[in-house]
Amino acid sequence: MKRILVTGATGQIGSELVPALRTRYGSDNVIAAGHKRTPQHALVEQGPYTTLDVTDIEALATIVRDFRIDTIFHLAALLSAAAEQNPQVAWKINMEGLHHVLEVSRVNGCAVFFPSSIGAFGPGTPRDNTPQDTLQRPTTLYGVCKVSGELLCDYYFTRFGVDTRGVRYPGLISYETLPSGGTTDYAVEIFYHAIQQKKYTCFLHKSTTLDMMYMPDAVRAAIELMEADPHQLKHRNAFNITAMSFAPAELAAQIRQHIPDFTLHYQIDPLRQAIADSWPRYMDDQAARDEWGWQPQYDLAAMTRDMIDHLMKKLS
Ligand code: AKB
Repeated sequence: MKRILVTGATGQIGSELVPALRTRYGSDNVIAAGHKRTPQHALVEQGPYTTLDVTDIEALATIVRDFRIDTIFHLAALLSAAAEQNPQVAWKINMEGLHHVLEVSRVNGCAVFFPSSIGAFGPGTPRDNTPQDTLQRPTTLYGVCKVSGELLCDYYFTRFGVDTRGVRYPGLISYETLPSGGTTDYAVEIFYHAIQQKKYTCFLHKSTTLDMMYMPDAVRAAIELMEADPHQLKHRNAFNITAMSFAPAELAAQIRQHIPDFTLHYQIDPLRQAIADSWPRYMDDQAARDEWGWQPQYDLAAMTRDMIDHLMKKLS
């Protein structure tokens, strides 16, 4: 029986990964941990919730021991634009937090899921069909933490036998919890504005193409990778995975299929535009497909339809 800890449980991924894990492994076996004292109702009503600051290694070790945790999904992190605004804090949360998780896992025999990102690549990386194994010289603090995190996770596997696994997530689109401080956040915000105001001002250029994924695929990827046969894994940290690739103008055209009078305007944010320009347009995720059977289910049209259906209900 698995005993799972999810850090960053109140965030965009955590708020959907926790319920999925609870359905699969039993509510009492999945401990949600976040920095909020008053998290979303669902997280506390459906199973155990605890506050946790991942920069406090003693607090983390106590939770792992008390709950007899054997697997950690470590999601707590600042996203790319937020990290750029405050690099010193981002290093502490993103890097020290991960190091604490790996150390506590080494001592207590836990497996670790670590989400890397398209942010682990940089301007020197091929932007189209980005290979699984390629040049990684990111120019953001977020990216530096992701590459370092990938390497540290691989190190803990080869040196100490900690079962570390991870994916490089693209921009994630979801209706449950808004992302905050990311470069790909526009792809979520646009839906709220399209439904409520029929217009949106985008902070990226209309033709800035980036990899994207709908949250149900992202959640399934994390669970499937952690359940994959270790003997089949040639890579560990971290697998390229993607589901769709589009620019703001293409997303707007797709939204117009459902909301015909929706208009999109642009006011470029230089910081987030520069970050987006250094990231892949679409990654090659063949290694994930070959080694653990990765297969996305939502393309741009299916994701847009589902987002609008859910948000129409949520916002009505
Ligand atoms: C961000 O925009 O920072 C994240 C990511 C792609 O890692 N969504």
